Amino acid sequence: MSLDVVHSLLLFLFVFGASHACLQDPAEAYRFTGAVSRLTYPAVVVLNEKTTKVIEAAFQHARYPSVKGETSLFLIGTLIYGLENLEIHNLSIGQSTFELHPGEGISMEITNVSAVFKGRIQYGYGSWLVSVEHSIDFEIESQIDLGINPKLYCGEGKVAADTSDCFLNFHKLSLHLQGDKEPNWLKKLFTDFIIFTVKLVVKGQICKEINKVANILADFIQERAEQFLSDGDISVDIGVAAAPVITANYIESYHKGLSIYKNVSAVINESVFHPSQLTEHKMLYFWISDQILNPMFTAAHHDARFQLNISGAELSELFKTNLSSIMPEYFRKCLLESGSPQLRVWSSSVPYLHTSTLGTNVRGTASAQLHCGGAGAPTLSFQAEVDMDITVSYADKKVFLQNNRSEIYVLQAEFSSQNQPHLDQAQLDFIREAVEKIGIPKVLSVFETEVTRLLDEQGTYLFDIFSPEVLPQEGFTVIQMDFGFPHHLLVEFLRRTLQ
Ligand SMILES: *[C@@H]1O[C@H](CO)[C@@H](O)[C@H](O)[C@H]1NC(C)=O
Ligand SMILES: *[C@@H]1O[C@H](CO)[C@@H](O)[C@H](O)[C@H]1NC(C)=O
Ligand SMILES: *[C@@H]1O[C@H](CO)[C@@H](O)[C@H](O)[C@H]1NC(C)=O
Ligand SMILES: *[C@@H]1O[C@H](CO)[C@@H](O)[C@H](O)[C@H]1NC(C)=O
Ligand SMILES: *[C@@H]1O[C@H](CO)[C@@H](O)[C@H](O)[C@H]1NC(C)=O
Ligand SMILES: *[C@@H]1O[C@H](CO)[C@@H](O)[C@H](O)[C@H]1NC(C)=O
Ligand SMILES: CC(=O)N[C@H]1CO[C@H](CO)[C@@H](O)[C@@H]1O
Repeated sequence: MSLDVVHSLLLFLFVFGASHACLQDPAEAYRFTGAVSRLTYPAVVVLNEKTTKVIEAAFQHARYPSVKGETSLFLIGTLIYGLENLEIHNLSIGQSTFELHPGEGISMEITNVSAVFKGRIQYGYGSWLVSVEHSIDFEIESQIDLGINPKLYCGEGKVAADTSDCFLNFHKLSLHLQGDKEPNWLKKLFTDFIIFTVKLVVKGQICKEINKVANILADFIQERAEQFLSDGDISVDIGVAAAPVITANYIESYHKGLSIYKNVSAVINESVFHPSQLTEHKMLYFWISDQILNPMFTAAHHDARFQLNISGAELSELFKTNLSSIMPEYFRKCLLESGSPQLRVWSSSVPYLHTSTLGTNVRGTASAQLHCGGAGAPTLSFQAEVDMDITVSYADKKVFLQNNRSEIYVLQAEFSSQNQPHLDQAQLDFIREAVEKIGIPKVLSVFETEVTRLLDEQGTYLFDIFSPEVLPQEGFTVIQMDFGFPHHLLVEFLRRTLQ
């Protein structure tokens, strides 16, 4: 069974995708919202613990440009000087704190960044001077506090962060000139110049670098999103329906979740989302509407994604399951005596899904053919209507789908042999029971494996997810969890992207 459509489901874990319109009023936008993600204060605490790593990377990867200046000196004439090869050493970062400001943004303060800047100053005298003649190395010990007030906004249909409100306070800046053999007036001049310049250069470059790292992170997320956004002819527009909302306790973003199949987009304009449907005690919430899932399943069906072939030993093995009805003789022969039995199953009507507090109800029609070797007509063909309630859970880094209740109705069944095309009641009972006890569990287990694999492909297994819950509600599903952000993930990300 190819379940690439499931890719789309996973988007919500990662994405702020691209699209266009963006409503100003969230309440108005709820109607157009197919998926919501809510990150609460405790989650931001965990993410903030990693802020210092990002800041460290920002300092280390900032490029400090060379700076030149000149000044007129009494008796001497013009003094030309330049600062170059500014490098940072022995960086250490104290701590980082943050606050959520309702309706405004986030404020972050990184205190006690200490670093040693090393560089070389070149200078020369004379109004005619073109080339600089002397140089001295210097070191500056510094202690800096850094403040960033990122604003989240809705830019070009995606959540964007503006980190331009960024400031640095220097608590300490002490200069050591190497050798210290320069005349005092020159030292004084350089001290003023270097300290002023270093402040300016460092402030400009660090804030720029933080913005860059933020953008790289966003692009990284977006890139991954785009990778699964397009899968053949199916994609999902998860652009934002409104600007994200910040309250004292959470950050929430609203996404459209429109499946697009062969350029035809689904429409969501009557979504039942309301913020009261989510609580605030877990770290991370996803709210997913049936209105996203149905068009996605429809597209997958039309794209012939719901197909499964089982053959040979795997098929014989499946039919060792104990059933209360007796296996018809032709079936037993097919499994045991034909060289290569094969069962082909596919969805033959658009599946329909409705979530309620009992679970997710899925209805659809499945068709199947049993081939008993050879290329000819199938020995048996049948079609069954399936109506089942499924509950979803995630544990031990695996997705579990449980069939809570199912009803199967065999719509039609026939043998290809001309003399006896119709099945008797016992044979129909056998098919019904086999679909229920063998078919459904098999299909669900294929789904489980497939969804788990796709989640793993996106690196979900790398996260420490604690007590995840999937809560079916009327017309939507809430997925809530706590998580840990493994240190090595961020380190790895920064290493790969900044090099
Ligand atoms: C960095 O720290 C180490 C160990 O504390 C010290 O030996 C070294 O001189 C420092 N480097 C600078 C440039 O201050
Ligand atoms: C700042 O960092 C330095 C060096 O890591 C440390 O000695 C000092 O105690 C810190 N000060 C504060 C206020 O955290
Ligand atoms: C779908 O959209 C793409 C890109 O906009 C376009 O190249 C293609 O012709 C469209 N296909 C159909 C069937 O409209
Ligand atoms: C929602 O969209 C459909 C299809 O475009 C349209 O027929 C319907 O009137 C819309 N409903 C509302 C409430 O806007
Ligand atoms: C199942 O087998 C049929 C016949 O060989 C083939 O056409 C079809 O593509 C197969 N489907 C899958 C999902 O492998
Ligand atoms: C099937 O049922 C028989 C008799 O009830 C029992 O002996 C056997 O262990 C069962 N097999 C399985 C795989 O459950
Ligand atoms: C087998 C199973 O999971 N049964 C559950 C089906 O759903 C009802 C209602 O939620 C539960 O009470 C059953 O335990």
